[in-house]
Amino acid sequence: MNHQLDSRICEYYPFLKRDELSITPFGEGLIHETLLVESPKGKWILQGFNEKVFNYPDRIDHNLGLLYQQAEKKKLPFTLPLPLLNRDRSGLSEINGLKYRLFEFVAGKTLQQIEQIEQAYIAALAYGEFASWAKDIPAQSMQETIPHFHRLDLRFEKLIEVSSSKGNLEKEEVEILDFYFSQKPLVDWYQKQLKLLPLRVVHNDTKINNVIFSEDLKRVSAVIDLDTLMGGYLLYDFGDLVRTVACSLTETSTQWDAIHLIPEIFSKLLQGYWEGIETFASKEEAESLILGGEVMTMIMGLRFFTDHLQGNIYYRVSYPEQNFHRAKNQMIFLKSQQSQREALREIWKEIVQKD
Ligand code: GN1
Ligand code: MG
Repeated sequence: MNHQLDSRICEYYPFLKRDELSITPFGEGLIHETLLVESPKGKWILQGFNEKVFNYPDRIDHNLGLLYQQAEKKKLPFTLPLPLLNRDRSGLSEINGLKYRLFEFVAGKTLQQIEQIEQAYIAALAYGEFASWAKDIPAQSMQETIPHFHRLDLRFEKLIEVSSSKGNLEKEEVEILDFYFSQKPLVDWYQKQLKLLPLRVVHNDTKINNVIFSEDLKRVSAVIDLDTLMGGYLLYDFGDLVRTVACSLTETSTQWDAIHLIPEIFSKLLQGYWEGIETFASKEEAESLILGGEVMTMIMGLRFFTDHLQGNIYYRVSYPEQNFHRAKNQMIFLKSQQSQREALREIWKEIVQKD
């Protein structure tokens, strides 16, 4: 590791001692750089903050402050790790023009995919409990850390704009673009929902690897990646769970024929999430969950495709075609969800309308 980073980090956080530290890459995030800091005295997570994606670090601070206040009023069954303050009492430390944050290390396990179906229930319950806990924070008081982050309609328009200025697309690129453009009815449905649903404080990035499970995988110890936490709709959080947990393979898979929705996992996710939100969710919100997975899968497909056409400027890639492959993966998964809409509605009726 870079020794200058070691010594500068120790200046910012005097409890770290340079001659004892090891700093190594950690985790699977696509936006920030995540490093594990180890010393005989403990472990921390050092995060290289991505300022190209998050242009408003002060808005993140504002939102985390509101979370912190809520945590003083009401307990949560898991932790929300916040950045540690440096010697200047700031959560951000600048080194060679880059910004870093330090977090306490939360012991436990992270998964890229569930190993047992019960883990779907446990993760979804945690995100549902989070929404319930956060409902007393007025959503309007949270600031947009990435403006229009999950606006499906705007992401759709962006892909139209970017693709129309590109000539000479490959045949397969055109096929996938056409598929996404054929999804206009989903965009129309989404726009109708915006008028029916209350704005809530939601997490907005409920991938399975954004929860830390206890070592025995029986409960959630922490919910992480809080930078996109802001106003949004419950369908976003439930939808991203469906996208990342109820799929047979991860979003990076290229085994096209094996990518599909697993209804039994959808059912467990809905049981868990619903248990967290049923005391306060409106009828319209409850209904909106059914298509949440489709909306979030479509958004990610549009975003991956747009990034592919723009030359991979946003998401970290391990090979040049990866964003194109991710967009194809999301297309296949979206088709699988749409072919099972009726079955999912039946599951929804059993869980949500049981009485
Ligand atoms: C990004 O940072 P990470 O990997 O947890 C992205 C999410 C996407 C996800 C896809 C700020 O999350 O919106 O769902 O990649 N975060 C941002 O894997 O764009
Ligand atoms: Mg993450």
